[in-house]
Amino acid sequence: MTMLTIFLLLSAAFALGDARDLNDTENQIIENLIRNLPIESEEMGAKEKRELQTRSSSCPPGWHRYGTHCYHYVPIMAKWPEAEHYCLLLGGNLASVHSLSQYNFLRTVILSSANGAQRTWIGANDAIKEGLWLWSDGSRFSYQNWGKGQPDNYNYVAGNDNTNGREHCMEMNHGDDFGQNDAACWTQLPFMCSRKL
Ligand SMILES: *[C@@H]1O[C@H](CO)[C@@H](O)[C@H](O)[C@H]1NC(C)=O
Ligand SMILES: [Ca+2]
Ligand SMILES: [Ca+2]
Repeated sequence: MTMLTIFLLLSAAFALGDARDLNDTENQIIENLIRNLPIESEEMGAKEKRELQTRSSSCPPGWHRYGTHCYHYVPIMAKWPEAEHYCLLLGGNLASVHSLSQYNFLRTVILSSANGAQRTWIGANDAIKEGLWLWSDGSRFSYQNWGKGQPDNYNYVAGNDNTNGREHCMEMNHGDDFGQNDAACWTQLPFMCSRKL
């Protein structure tokens, strides 16, 4: 058993909270992503640490750069809070969006990674206060590109989490206009993670 597998098992047992267990394919995806990430560790020598510093002017393999951040589409079906959790494991957050050109950039990342305009979780929610949208990475919520008729805070009457059956989590690529939509946080969707360069 590799150290990484042990790490993932420990994470599953202690750190994931209510995140579900990943299946073998999904475990492999997260394991490969973590292996390719420049994460500084105590055991590294000075030379290795210097190499990490030099490499931090570009994104890790398989991550796509826009401005000061790197983005990766993760093809694991997860509820919004689980998706944010896995992005944290990868050293980032669910992606925040701040302009139309960035939104379109993320659409091309999804298009090439998922072979289509797949609905995808991004990092905003209004779960704490209805209508007050906050990005999970702490950045200011200014840009929005809601699809037609959204956000509608649709009421499912009976929810299966603590969001009162309503829609409080943001997805992109929704509907005919591929805009942003407030969806029920328990919906299972793939997600877009971001990391600082
Ligand atoms: C594992 O999860 C992936 C994505 O979440 C899904 O597409 C796949 O069917 C699952 N595989 C099994 C064996 O359940
Ligand atoms: Ca809402
Ligand atoms: Ca909606």
